[in-house]
Amino acid sequence: MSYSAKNIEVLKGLEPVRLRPGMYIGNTGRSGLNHLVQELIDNSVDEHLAGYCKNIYVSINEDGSATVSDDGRGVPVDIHATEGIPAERVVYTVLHAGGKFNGNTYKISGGLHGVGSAVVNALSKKLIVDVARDGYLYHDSYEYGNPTTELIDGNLPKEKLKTRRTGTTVTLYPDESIFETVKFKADAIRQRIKETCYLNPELTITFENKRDGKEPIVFHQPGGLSAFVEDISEGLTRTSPVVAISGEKDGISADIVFLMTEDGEENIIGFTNNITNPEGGTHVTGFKTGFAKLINNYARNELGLLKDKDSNLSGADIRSGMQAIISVKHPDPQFEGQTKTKLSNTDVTKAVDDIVKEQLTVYFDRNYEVLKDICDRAVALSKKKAMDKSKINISKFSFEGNGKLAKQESNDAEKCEIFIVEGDSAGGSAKTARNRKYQAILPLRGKILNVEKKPVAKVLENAEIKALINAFGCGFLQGYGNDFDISKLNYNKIIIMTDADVDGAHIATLLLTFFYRFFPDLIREGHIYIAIPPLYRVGEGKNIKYLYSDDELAKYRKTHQNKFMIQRYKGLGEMDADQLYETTMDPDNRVLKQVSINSIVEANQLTQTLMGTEVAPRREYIETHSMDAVLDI
Ligand code: 0RA
Repeated sequence: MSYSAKNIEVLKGLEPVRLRPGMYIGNTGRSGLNHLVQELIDNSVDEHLAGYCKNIYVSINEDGSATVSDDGRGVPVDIHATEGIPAERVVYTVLHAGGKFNGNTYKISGGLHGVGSAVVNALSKKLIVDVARDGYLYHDSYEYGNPTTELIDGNLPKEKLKTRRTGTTVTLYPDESIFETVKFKADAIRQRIKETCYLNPELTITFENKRDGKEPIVFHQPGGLSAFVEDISEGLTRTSPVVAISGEKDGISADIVFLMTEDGEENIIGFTNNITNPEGGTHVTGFKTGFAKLINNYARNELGLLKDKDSNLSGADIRSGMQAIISVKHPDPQFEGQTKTKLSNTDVTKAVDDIVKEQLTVYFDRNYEVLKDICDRAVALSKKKAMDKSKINISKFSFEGNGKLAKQESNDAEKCEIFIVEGDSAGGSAKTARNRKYQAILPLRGKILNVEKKPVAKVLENAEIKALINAFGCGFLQGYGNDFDISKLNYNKIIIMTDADVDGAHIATLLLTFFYRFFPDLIREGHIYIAIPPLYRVGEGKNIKYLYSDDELAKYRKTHQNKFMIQRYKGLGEMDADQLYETTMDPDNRVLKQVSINSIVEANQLTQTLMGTEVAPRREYIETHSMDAVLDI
């Protein structure tokens, strides 16, 4: 092999990525793994943004690999001027090499996600690249970031093509020694592809999950952001047309679409350089402030709806029921927050605020009735709230417990956890089983209230909900006599522990809906978990094993020739206290899933599906999907 010298160089160059993968892809769990595919997709989308690629094909393959293929110009293969190797090799082996070819080509790329093809290569046990260009198909391959294809006179091996087609195809095999799991999460990839197509209306992306033998799905959204906002408003009663505005200020461009609804929760989704920001940020803030100022100005000065002595309409009242997408392009995006997905560039607030003021003024001048309706509804809502407030006496809300909480001994919240369980019998076992020092148990009576679309006052009448708020100790929203303050939270982990059946899944979903609407920060800050009890107990004596899925059982069957004792757990109540502790509560042994607001869109749609008024789709969803879609493991 004539590459040994260069191999060492490559390895050294990519070593930091393999040593600290988290720094480049966030984490080495499921979402970090998905990042690899996302990165390849983002590179092809960049080629689309440069004006060349129209079609992208993404597949999860039967052998555990993933392929991303595009019909762009193809990664350049000529010899790189300073590195002296094919440019394609520079792209896949030198960190941050992607944009160096041509300063103009990659003006806007995905910020955080633009970590580079070399990072993907470094974390793959195998990576195969095929480039179609100039009538040839060029081939290259790598293992753990090192090239394994022999060059021919310094060039990539190539074969003649019958057509002049161009494009890049990359197949990656994730490195099992780096990732906790190497099973890509198809739902998350599909969701991101769908969003990407709404944001790039001229792009078509085909997604095929061959691993699960699914038919390919073609995504193409010529309606763009307007179609996107209509999609997230499905099932809601609209009170306005789709309003779409665009503008540019100080090198920052913004595309904004929104519509108003009577019955939806306010939902504003931010994107920066085509990538979603589940935690929002300065673009969302800029939109909110700009919109509130503009509407108050109209309501007071043009429509005369507010008198001198009246205070301004609140932003929340103005935006009630609003569904919106705010997509900005920024040359140097900065992010913060728990998942580094909250846009933090301060210049964006002012730019978006200005664009909203200018462009919406133009729109409202031509669409006076839309403006009038938004103002009228905001005024009506604000009056109604003032009436309601004068009727309810805040002090009447109590936050007492349900008398069933078994408290832990320790006061060190950082180490404490609370298990929420269904019913007294499971509660009893859990109380016996627990580690009394750090673990608290709160049994709930049957199903908790479905809080979707319920007024807060109604929610606060519910005894089980009061018991939850009482146990957490960190208050509840603002203005109900016990304001939310996360620093007062009594538990680092809030663990939902229900039976592994349809009813259990339903109870967990009701609880998640409650947390999502009334304690979103507890989810964002990573405090909410779901305990996964085992489904089976197999073997005998010293060889007892607990299995948590049907996949595990199938594997076990293979290695044990089908001859073994098996017990299927239908509920937590079938376990004795020791078994319950060992399998589901013991921090060293248990399986917990952390709940995250993975994609606001997904969670919101899911909540609508699960908790909306239609019963049929809800039942179907619970039975077929359990709760996987709201969880990001
Ligand atoms: C650098 C320069 C050029 C294209 C690309 C990279 C490129 C990268 C990827 C990654 C996936 N698909 C891609 N397609 C293109 C410009 C090449 C030229 O000037 O012809």
